[in-house]
Amino acid sequence: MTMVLHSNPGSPYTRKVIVLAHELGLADRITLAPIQVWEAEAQIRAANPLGKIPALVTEDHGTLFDSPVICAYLIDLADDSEMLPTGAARWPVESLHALAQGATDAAISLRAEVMRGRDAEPDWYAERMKRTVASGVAEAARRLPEFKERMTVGAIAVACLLGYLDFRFPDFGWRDGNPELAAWFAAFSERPSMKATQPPG
Ligand SMILES: N[C@@H](CCC(=O)N[C@@H](CS)C(=O)NCC(=O)O)C(=O)O
Repeated sequence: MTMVLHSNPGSPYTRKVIVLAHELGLADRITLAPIQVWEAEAQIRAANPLGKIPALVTEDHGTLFDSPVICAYLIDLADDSEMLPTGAARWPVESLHALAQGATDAAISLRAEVMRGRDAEPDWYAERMKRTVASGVAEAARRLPEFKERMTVGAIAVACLLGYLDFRFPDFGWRDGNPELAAWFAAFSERPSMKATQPPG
């Protein structure tokens, strides 16, 4: 069974899904369908009424969005109980994933300010989103002992958040005060799954 992923290499949510697919051994079952969401709106909206990537076209469940749902589907397909454990061990992983997801959402909203040319006049909302990114990263750093030795969807989500900050906001300074998280990210970035999904130069 092959699947099609509406995606873009610059998208942190897309990256998370593809890194996960690599780690689960499912990458060769997914065909990437790259799309520029902002330019091809009708095309992405036909696949996902929310107009967002990633969206995964499956044979048995139609088109799935958004990225946490796609992740859950792939983990289920691979029947991998390490990536998202069951029982009590599930919730720290879900909660780490949600933390990284929320900080990524905040970073994406800052990126939208840049694209709209409004970043020169930071407003209260942009300032709040910066604080959300910073406190999300600080919380991930605090929780590092939970995930530094364990490959989970939460750890992948954190890595893709940090990779996105380096890509779009290289001056954000997330490493300041977080040396252990920075060291973890440097090592994690050496994984073939991360190397295969680096954002465009
Ligand atoms: N919650 C969604 C967020 C996806 C998202 O915002 N993707 C961006 C690209 S990185 C997008 O497609 N934006 C287009 C839009 O918001 O209209 C997920 O986790 O999949």
